[in-house]
Formats: sequence, C-alpha cells, structure tokens
Amino acid sequence: MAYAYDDQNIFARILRGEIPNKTVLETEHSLAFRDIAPQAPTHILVIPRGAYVCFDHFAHAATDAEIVDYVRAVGEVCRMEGLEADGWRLISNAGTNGVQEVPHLHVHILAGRRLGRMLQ
Ligand code: D5M
Repeated sequence: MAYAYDDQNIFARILRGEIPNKTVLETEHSLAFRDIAPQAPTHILVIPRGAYVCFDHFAHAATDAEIVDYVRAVGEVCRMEGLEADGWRLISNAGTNGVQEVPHLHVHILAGRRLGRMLQ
C-alpha cells in the first residue's frame, strides 16, 4: 500500500520549526517532545524526522539508520526520564480504526501513574 503523506500535518510543522514544542530529545533522525494534552504525568511523543505516516510505512520505507536511531531514541527517552523503576507503556495509533489523529508516525510514551488495562 502506498501512503500519501500530508506535509501540513502538525508534526511536520513542528519539525519545520513552524510550531513550538517542548523538546525532550533531538537526534539525527528523530525528535521527542511532550504531548500537548498529557494523559499521564509523563506523556512524550517520539517521531522520526522523515515523512512517514505510520509504523508500517516507516518499517517498509525508512533506512536502517533511521530505524535504529528511532528505536534508540525511544529507549533513551525512557532512560532520561527514569522510567525503568515503575514502568511505562508505548502506544502507536494508526489509521481510522487506530484513531490516529496526526498522520505522522509517533509513539506515545506514557508513565508516572498506573495505567488501565487496554488489551482485552
Ligand atoms: O495522537 C496525537 C497526539 O498528538 C495527541 O495525544 C495530542 C498530540 N498533539 C497534538 N498537537 C500537538 C502539539 N502541537 N504538540 C504536542 N502534542 C500535540 P494520535 O495518536 O494521533 O491520536
């Protein structure tokens, strides 16, 4: 499946510096910043700098360097925020059924409170 990327989506605008963000980590291929509407005491979004709509688009089209950088960035954010002690959750919504609001790949890192069961 071909993914059409909308370069006016809000995360593309953040990457271009058109909208401010609360940056947590910047790497060569990734950016982590705080969610504007946090669902937990720690709620951070990690995005690749490249124009990828969702996880499978990224997995198929990104370079190995981008993928390694992105996975490492997620882990580094967890380490920087000291999340290993009490745990955390990763979520990546995709498409209509996934209720993805922003069509640029992102993972949510949620932590700082006991989260409800979701996978039932
Ligand atoms: O979630 C998209 C997430 O993006 C949602 O939790 C709000 C967040 N969001 C939207 N605009 C901003 C800005 N400007 N800064 C930070 N966070 C933002 P989804 O998985 O697509 O449903």
